[in-house]
Amino acid sequence: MVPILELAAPDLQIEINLSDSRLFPIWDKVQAGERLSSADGVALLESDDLSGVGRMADFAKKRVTGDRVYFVLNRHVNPTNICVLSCKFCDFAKKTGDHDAYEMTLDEILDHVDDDIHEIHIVGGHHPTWPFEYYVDMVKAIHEKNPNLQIKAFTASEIDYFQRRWKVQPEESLAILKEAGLQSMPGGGAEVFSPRVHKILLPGKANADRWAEIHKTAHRMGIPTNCTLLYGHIESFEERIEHLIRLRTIQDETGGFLAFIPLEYQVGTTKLRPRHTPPMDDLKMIAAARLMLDNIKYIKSYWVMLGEATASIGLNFGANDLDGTIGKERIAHAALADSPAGRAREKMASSIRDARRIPVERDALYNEIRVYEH
Ligand code: V47
Repeated sequence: MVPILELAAPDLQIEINLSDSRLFPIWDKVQAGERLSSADGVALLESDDLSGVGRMADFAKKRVTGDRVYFVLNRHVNPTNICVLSCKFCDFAKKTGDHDAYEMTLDEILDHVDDDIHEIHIVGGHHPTWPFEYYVDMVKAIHEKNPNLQIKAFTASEIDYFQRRWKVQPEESLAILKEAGLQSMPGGGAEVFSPRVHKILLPGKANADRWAEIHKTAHRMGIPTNCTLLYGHIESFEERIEHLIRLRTIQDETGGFLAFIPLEYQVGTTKLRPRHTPPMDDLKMIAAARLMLDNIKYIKSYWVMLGEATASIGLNFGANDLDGTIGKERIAHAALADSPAGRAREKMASSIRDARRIPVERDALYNEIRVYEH
């Protein structure tokens, strides 16, 4: 199978000194543009040659988007934290009546709609009683207030829930939401596709087949989506890599994924493990994603969960997107993530420059808005 990404720099060549001999055949494949196997992916995650893994991923990234690193001025809105599910990794979800449960009105949601942002990212709990129409009204109201703002909303898990709770099939809900102004979908809800992990951590939530079916439906309907992996809890390296391969296969079929976001599990109070995964593991995860996902153009170094320092280094490990400025993001912060909840444009650009990369402001669909050459 030949990767489908158009290469910006096909003739790029570099010398890398590798100290782990398991990486030699992988480097040969990467240079030749050959697809990596599941065993290759596991070897990348297991390797102690952090700089070797990083340089290979950086090479692969440079061939796709050179030294450019993207960010978007965006805002996350989490309309409610009330959720019928009880996923064991999630600190965000509450039950009706809990003292810290909340529900936002349309006006409260509209307060997040500024003229200076390009993307609004909406994801929330699976509310027991909010009708599907409320979600449509949300999208409509935002779109009416600012028609230029791109709306990225609702995970496949929420689309699945609209069917289970309100009997609205994904084709129908997506068509109605698209008509109301939805332009793309976030990648959440994928967690880890492994049936073993699913059974332990998220019983009752859309499984891998359902998540894939909904994303493929969206892609067929002209709605691009993102994809994610929640790593750093009870999953094995093999399960991480199988997850990536499944995403790669979907992308071969549809080409509808814009970006992949590795989501580092925030330990918070759910404590599936005693402490968060070390930065070395985060960096290898980003690099493995870049090298395995040869057909997904953008890999995010998601500063909200990684912290600013690791996220900036991630831009040298194959990531080419720092995500956004994100006011009032609540999911990671419910799990005690220690990065600030909002950042100004200049700060995003500085983080990218710190990694010796060229900042590029983009919109939700990766159209370039401004290149910060200096
Ligand atoms: O699906 C929940 C995750 C996701 C925790 O598409 C947790 O551009 C870590 O998907 N630790 C929602 N993660 C966030 C998400 C996302 C974020 C940024 C950009 C995009 C995009 C998507 O948050 C959920 C779940 O996987 N989550 N609890 C936790 N304790």
